[in-house]
Amino acid sequence: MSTATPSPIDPQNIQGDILSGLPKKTETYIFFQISDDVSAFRSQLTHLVPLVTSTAQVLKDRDTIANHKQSKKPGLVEISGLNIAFSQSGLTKMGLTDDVQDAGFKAGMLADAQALGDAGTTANSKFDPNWVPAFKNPVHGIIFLSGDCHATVSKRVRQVEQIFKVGAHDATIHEVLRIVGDVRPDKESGHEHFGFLDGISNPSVQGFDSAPPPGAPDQVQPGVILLGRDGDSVPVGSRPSWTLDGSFLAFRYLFQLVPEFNEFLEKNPVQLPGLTPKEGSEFLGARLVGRWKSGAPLDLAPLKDDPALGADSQRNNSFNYTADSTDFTSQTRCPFAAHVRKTNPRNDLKQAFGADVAKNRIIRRGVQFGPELTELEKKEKKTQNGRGLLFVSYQSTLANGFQFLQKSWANQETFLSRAGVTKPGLDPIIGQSNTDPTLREMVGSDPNNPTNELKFPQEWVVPRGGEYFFSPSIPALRDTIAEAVHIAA
Ligand code: N7H
Repeated sequence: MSTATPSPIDPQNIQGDILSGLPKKTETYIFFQISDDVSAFRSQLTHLVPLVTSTAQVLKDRDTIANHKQSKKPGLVEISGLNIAFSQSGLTKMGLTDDVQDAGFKAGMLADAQALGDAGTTANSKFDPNWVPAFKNPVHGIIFLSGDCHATVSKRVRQVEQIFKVGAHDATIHEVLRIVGDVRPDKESGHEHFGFLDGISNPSVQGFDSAPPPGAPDQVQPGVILLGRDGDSVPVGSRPSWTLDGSFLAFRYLFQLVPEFNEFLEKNPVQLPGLTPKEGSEFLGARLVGRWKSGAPLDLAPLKDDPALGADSQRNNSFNYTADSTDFTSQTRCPFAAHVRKTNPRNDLKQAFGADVAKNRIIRRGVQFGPELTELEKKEKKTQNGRGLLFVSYQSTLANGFQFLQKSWANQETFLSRAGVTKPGLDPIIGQSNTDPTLREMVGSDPNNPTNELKFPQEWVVPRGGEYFFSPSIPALRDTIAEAVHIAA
């Protein structure tokens, strides 16, 4: 165990997806089990380490992309990235049994599925979530590869397969699932499948990011995201020293029922004077999410979309739900249950209880998967093709990050209750209950009738698996996890 105060953040040491995000148009996730020849796997891992993309490399890649765009050259620059992370069962398989001090990580997501509210069945007191089979067996690790196009990523995938001899009798990894995610095409680029601009609000990290624009949430301490850094809820020096600068990665395989979601909006438009039914439906969508499809936040644009605001990174995150500062029990601008308000209540908790949400911030990455809606799906208003979000979040403590957001905020009808609004309801996008399906409702969707309950006939986001991983620092990968073959002198 190290007790020294950690040195400043070195972007060379941290995997690139965590603080900066691997640039991508497409991303392939390879979920794997390690073969019984653990020592061969760990020795081959030494060949993978030089291919792992650091944060420093991502910063360079982002500059290259910016220069390319500025010079108005055609096409995209060929850029790829690779990161790796291990589950507790993977670390244990490799003999790394140090206590990383995170109960959720140690138990794994399968053991957490029921508490997360995922749908499933119970037989002989054992809960069996409605997950794809791959996630019902141990997944030891995940390698994810990003790039500007499928051909670029395929080249990288082949390198990985060669290193671990995939396909040969002595392969050291066995692929349990491969998922390809793609950024949506053309003007939907950056928008998730329901149509909303995503990836706007991630915490700005002290010691790494420059100061956020005025009015945006304050920076968080690096330890909210990175283990062993100031702000880590586990005191600095108490986790194994090799966990420094790593982060827990929560992966969720989330399917989205887009035609069904659209049909609900169509059938329940917010009715305000001057709004057409179509505008009323768009407004309802914004009230469920807390932002318009353009990304403009309701707290700043409560009645009408403002695409220029949505696209302006200097303004689109500069709000704290303090616009109604005289009456913070009002949800005329943004419902308390709206997805972005539930998952980051900003100043709400401070106003209500003097509590800070900094420790509950997560960095979200991930990408969309599945095709665009077909004409048939639009016509029949029924999903025929699997599509959704490969959700990835980083945090130093799962119980403060992803687990907390899902269980204690999104799934709780009483969060955040205030005078006059004792049950804001579930998060309409991700809130779920496997014990009481009638809980799926919210109040506040109609600004003129804030106590009116809106019932949701079904879930539109359906979890089909996932796992908790640990994304180690590059020095930890090289010096602790990978095992060089030592040749006697
Ligand atoms: Fe959410 N969506 O399209 O509705 N999310 N999310 N999310 N989410 C956000 O601000 C969405 C999911 C958070 O700081 C935006 O970047 C969908 C999970 C957090 O203001 C949109 C799915 C969890 C934020 C969506 C999904 C979260 C956030 C606005 C699943 C955690 C930042 C864009 C398919 C348990 C809040 C933005 C803030 C924002 C959507 C999943 C959390 C549009 C479709 C599972 C913390």
